[in-house]
Amino acid sequence: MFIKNREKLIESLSTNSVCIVCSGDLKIRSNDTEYMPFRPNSDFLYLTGFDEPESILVIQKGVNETKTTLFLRPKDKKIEIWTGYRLGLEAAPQKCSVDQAEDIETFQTKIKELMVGFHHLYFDMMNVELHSILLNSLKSITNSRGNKKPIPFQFNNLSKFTYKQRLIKTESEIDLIKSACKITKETHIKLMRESHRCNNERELLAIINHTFTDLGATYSSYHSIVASGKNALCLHYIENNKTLNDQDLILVDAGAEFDYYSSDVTRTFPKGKTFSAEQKIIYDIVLKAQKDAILYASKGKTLTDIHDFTSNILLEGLLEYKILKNSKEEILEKNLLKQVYPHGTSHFLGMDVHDQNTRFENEIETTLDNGMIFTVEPGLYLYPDLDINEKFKGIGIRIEDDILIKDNKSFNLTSDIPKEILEIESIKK
Ligand SMILES: [Mn+2]
Repeated sequence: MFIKNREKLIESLSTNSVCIVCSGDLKIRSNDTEYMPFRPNSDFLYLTGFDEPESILVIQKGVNETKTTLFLRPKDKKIEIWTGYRLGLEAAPQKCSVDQAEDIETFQTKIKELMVGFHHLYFDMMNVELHSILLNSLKSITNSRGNKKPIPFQFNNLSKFTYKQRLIKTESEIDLIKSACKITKETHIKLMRESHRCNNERELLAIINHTFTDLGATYSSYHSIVASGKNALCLHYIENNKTLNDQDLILVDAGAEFDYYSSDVTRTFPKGKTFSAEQKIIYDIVLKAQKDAILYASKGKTLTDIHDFTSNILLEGLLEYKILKNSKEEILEKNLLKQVYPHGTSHFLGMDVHDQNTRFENEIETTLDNGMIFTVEPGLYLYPDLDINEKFKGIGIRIEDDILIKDNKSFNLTSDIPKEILEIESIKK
C-alpha cells in the first residue's frame, strides 16, 4: 500500500527535487520514561509502512531516476536487549522498498550530499528541528568552497501535497478504517450494556481500553472522553474519574485506531435503563439533525455546508420545544446558537483523527468527493448559566458517526452502533 502511496506522491513532486519525511522520536513523559506506545508521523507511515522512531525517508527525484534512502537506527544487540527489536540497515531496503539504508546518526552529514545538485526541497515546514538542520546544512554547503553544483533554492511544504493525497482514501485504506470502526462498535455496545453496573466514569474508560486492546486496535485514535451528566458540557472532558449518578446521561467519545487508521464515534446514553422525558427531547433534536445531515452530505458539498444545514435543524428543534427563550430573529442576529452548539459539525478522518489541516486552499473550501471520510457530530450543551428553559439545564448530548463519500453519496461506516432511543433502551433492558 505504501509503495503505491509513495509512487503517487513522487508524480506530484517537481523534477530535481528532494523530499524529506521524519517518523518523529519518542517523547519523554517524565525523567527517563517515555509516552508509549510510539506513534510515528502519519506522512512517514503513509510513505514507508515503517513504524520505528528516529527514522527519516529521503526521496531524490532527478530528471531520469528517483532514488530513495531510509535513515534508521542500526541493529544493536546490547540496546535491543533493553528496548526491543530493530529492523536494522540490512533488512530495511527490502522491507521498506528503498534503494539504500543509512544509520540515522549520519543524517546531518549525509543530507548535505543528498541535497546537492537538486533545486527543490519538500519537507514539513512546521517541523522546527528539521527546518533548522536543513537550513544549517544548506548554509554550510554554501560556505564550503568546493561545491560548484546547484543547491535547493525553492522550499515547499510537503504537508500540502500529502494532505491532498491522503484526503482521498484508497480501497485498502477504507478497509482499515472499517476495521477500526468495527472495534469501536463492539466497544460502544459493551458500554451501553454495562454502564448500569458502573459507579465511576473510569470504569467505562477501563472497558474502552480493555476492549480496544482485546480486539486488536493499535491504540485509541485520541484521548477517550467519558463524561457523565454536566461533565458532558466540557467538549474535550478527559478527566474521566467522576462518580456516576443513576439519572445521568453518559457521553462517550471514543474511537479505536487500527493499523494506524482512525475511527471517531460519540454516543450519549443513560446510565440507567431509560432516558428521562427532558433528555429524550434534547436527544431527539440532536439525532434528527445528525441523521438529516448524513443524508444531506454528498459529493460537491463542503463541511461548512453540512455545518450550516445541521445548525438550522438544531435551531428549529430548540425553537419548537421553547428551549431557548429568544426569538428566532434574535438568535440568528446575535448568533446565540453558538452558546449551546459551540463546535463544528465535521472534520476529515483518516490516519489522524483530525486528518486534514488544509480544508481551505486559496480561501476556497474543499468540496466532498468520492473516497473522502469525515465525521458528522452535532451536539447540544445546555449550560446552566444561560437564559434557557430551566428543566433542560445541565444536559449535554453529542452523536457522531464516520461517513464515507462513495458513488457521490454518503455512506455511514458506523451506522451499526445503536443511536435510536428505543435501540439503546432495549440494549439496557
Ligand atoms: Mn470527532
